[in-house]
Amino acid sequence: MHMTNDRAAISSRPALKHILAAGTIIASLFAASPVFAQGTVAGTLIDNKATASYDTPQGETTIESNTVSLRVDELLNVTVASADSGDVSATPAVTNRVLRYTVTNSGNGSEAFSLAADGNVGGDDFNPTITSIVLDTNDNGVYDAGVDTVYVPGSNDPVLAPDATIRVFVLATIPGSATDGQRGIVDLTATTLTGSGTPGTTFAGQGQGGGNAVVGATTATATDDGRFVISQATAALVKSASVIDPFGGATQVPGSIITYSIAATVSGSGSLTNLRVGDVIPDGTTYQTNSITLDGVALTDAADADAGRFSAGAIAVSLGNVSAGTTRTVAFRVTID
Ligand SMILES: [Ca+2]
Ligand SMILES: [Ca+2]
Ligand SMILES: [Ca+2]
Repeated sequence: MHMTNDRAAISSRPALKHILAAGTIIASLFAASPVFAQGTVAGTLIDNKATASYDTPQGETTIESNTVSLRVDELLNVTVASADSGDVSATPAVTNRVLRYTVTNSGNGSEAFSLAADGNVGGDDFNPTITSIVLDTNDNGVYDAGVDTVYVPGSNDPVLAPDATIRVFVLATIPGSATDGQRGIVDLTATTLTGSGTPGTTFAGQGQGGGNAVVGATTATATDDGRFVISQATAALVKSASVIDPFGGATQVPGSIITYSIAATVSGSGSLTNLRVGDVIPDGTTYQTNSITLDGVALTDAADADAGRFSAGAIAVSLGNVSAGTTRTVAFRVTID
């Protein structure tokens, strides 16, 4: 980089009284290290030396100033961000649910960071219990149990180069008392090990490359929220019966036909997995062959491709995964003996 210096600043020096009018005083800046997004790397020496040239009867003469050498200090900065796209669903009492975060060294020197997770944060409905903090040591963005490394403060504090980011997972257990739709917050905090505090706070000689370490605008500590939301589906069964007697009435006499209906309603949020409805044929009645229906559609008694079957004196209907907000109705008929 070259720039034209201010001629007036040095023109009073006697040796320079014949300075050419064409602006021949050159100041040079030598930047030895690459510049990252966070600025020139700590420890870089910025050397600055001026030159001047002038003409004499014997030809051009050049002189140089002394060199001013400045060492770039280390700025301590860190950024923490939730890496989940939204609230992470969980169910009551579930263990080791995972929240994801990124920790970025937004300073200009290599730095180690301490990590801490807090599940006792207000402004939510329950407190997740933190079980571990895990570093994404295979750098695939996914928590890999037994592969990614469990974080131990003071033992494997992550060391990040300027601009470098590490993914961090916080594992938590959800209280059994949490209910559908409730939220629980977990904070992850990262702090530079060199020190933190008011921006401008200086730690003499502790910067990378021998300069000072100076707390930057982030205060050298940062926190972000991750959130769990309870997504829990529950099922309710309501059973009813209607009777048709042999005479066209509704009396319950031998020969009357009872139609049992079982309404399975799934509420809350999310879905229930592999929901099955069963009913044992009551004593004093006889099951009517192939009388099972699901939402009014006939099913066979055989254990075949449809959802229903009759065996061992009971009907069974497999509803599969049923989303909250859904009601499925199973019906079948028996005759009073
Ligand atoms: Ca809380
Ligand atoms: Ca991983
Ligand atoms: Ca069937």
